[in-house]
Amino acid sequence: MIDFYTWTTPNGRKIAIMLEECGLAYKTHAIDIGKNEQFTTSFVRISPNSKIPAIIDHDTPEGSISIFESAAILIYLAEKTGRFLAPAGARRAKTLQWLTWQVAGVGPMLGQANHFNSVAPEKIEYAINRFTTEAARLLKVMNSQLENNQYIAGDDYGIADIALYPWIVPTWAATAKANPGLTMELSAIDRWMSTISERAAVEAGMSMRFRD
Ligand SMILES: N[C@@H](CCC(=O)N[C@@H](CS)C(=O)NCC(=O)O)C(=O)O
Repeated sequence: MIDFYTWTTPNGRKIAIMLEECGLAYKTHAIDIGKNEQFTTSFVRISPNSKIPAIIDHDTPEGSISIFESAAILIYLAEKTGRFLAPAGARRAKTLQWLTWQVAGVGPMLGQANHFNSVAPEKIEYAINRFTTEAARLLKVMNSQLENNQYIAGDDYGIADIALYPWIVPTWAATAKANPGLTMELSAIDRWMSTISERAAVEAGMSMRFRD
């Protein structure tokens, strides 16, 4: 059994999708980041950086192990199940490359673009332009890659796609509203999103909700 600590945000949804894809038994624990539950002593013991997602896997030869950082969790679950990440070689390297690109670039930049466009109490033109421009650049990089590849790292659906999908869906909706010309340019991302949206595990992971 895996304890899964999460909230209804893109980084949380990555792990929800992966757990569903792998068919692992898990129990979800809501950490309401709007109520600062990520800072409670009990959660910080599991996730010292005070961010979701985190897991505790109780079924390991070494006893229970807790893991935070979405990329580390995705790699861990892929290795545990032998799924969505090649065991060695070029296919593994490419998947890890695009996974790293997601966590180091796409997540932070799209997150800041969303924050300064829709959450910040004041409209700061410089920050809005900086992060919106960088988000658009990253989407163009992704689109170019998907023009020549079925999935982000090549022919196989993998943990890099799982990491990207929950970030791209809300960004796509916001971009379609603010800059419809850009989404029309990015038809390879549109095709990739429709393919991935048809997976039952993705539907389950994306629809995870908590009652207040
Ligand atoms: N690099 C981390 C980022 C995790 C992250 O930013 N989580 C957000 C929700 S999507 C969070 O917990 N925010 C609460 C806070 O910043 O206080 C990962 O990939 O897991």
